Amino acid sequence: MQKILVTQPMLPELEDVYSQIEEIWTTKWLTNMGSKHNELEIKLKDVLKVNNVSLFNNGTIALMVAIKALDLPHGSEVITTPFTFAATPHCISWNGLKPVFCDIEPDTMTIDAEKIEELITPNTSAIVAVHVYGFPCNVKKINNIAKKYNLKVIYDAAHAFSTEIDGRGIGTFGDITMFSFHATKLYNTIEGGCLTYNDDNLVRKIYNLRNFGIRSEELVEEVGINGKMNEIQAAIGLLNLNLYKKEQEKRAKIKEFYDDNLSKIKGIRIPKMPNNATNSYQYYPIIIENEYPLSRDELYLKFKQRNIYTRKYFYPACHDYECYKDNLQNRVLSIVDDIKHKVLCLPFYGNLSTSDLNNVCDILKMD
Ligand code: T4K
Repeated sequence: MQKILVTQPMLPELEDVYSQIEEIWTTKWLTNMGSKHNELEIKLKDVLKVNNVSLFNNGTIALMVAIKALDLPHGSEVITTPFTFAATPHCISWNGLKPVFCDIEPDTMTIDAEKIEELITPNTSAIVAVHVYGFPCNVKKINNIAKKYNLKVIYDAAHAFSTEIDGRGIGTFGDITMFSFHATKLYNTIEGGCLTYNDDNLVRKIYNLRNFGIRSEELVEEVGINGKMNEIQAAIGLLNLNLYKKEQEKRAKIKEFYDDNLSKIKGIRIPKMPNNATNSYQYYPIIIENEYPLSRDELYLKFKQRNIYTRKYFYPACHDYECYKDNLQNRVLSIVDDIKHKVLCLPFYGNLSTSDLNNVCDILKMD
């Protein structure tokens, strides 16, 4: 039986890639804010419904630059979620800041905005929240807290490409938002990512930080890094802009199939997208509750024995990592400590066949 993986990248036709590469070979312009890069930046503004877009070579460097751009006091505390990919807290730490982990909401699995205020100290400088699996954070409440305590807000929207909240691009909330365009993401540029932000004053700062701080041939304005997206990445990005909606439509049908087949199984909970937000269709997580005959780990192994590779995103949670174990100082994060043992991401990509989907559902139904 062929392997079924948790995801598969959306790929443009090879002949379209060849013709893009031919253009790049003709101009011999490979990177450093080339024409394809600039075209993609402009097009993404419309797609994401945002004021400003800065492209990056990957989402992690983008997030590091976002945090750097806000000039947070060195050593200050940043409240964040432990239920995310390693990149989120690591970007905080690499900036010389301390991640302070907050518990999550059981439904959306995003940071629990009701529990943020109790973690604020005179040293708190920012909140880094994650729209995990594309579920939107409580942006209203987070915004109110940030205003009240004068904190910066950065959103990690690695999973939320094209998501809208009440018709507004998800990248317009907070000070800066990061999107990842990694191969495993709904929309990919092989590796890549971007920052979006409302404040035009950040354009120059982010441009500098992404390009070694270089402003012109003889002027280095500040300490920057190399975060530039190259022309081949941008070319793939331009081609994939024509494809992502179709991929979302296919995934919407797969979601419907899973929902119909799984919603009646005792012990399986399917987290729901809030009514005021659209779905990016990045992941299909389910929660294996105690009434289900198998534990999450037993189910994961059962899938694996049948060549189906589900993923336990995000187990372990970030506060379990050796490098962050001391950050908690005896605080208990009861919701995330429960959910991290129960969550499982099912295979979810447009090319899954009906027989693949039936196989997945049959295993869950214990047929
Ligand atoms: N913030 C959040 C919340 C994130 O989830 C991420 C990335 C970031 C920040 C950082 O953004 P980037 O710097 O990555 O742009 C994967 C991805 O590498 C990572 O991008 C992603 N999150 C994370 C959730 O998933 P792994 O360790 O699970 O990848 P891997 O290699 O096991 O791939 C997963 C599955 O994808 C494979 O079973 C098969 C499929 N796959 C993967 C690759 C790389 C393919 O079919 N083709 C491929 O080329 O981390």
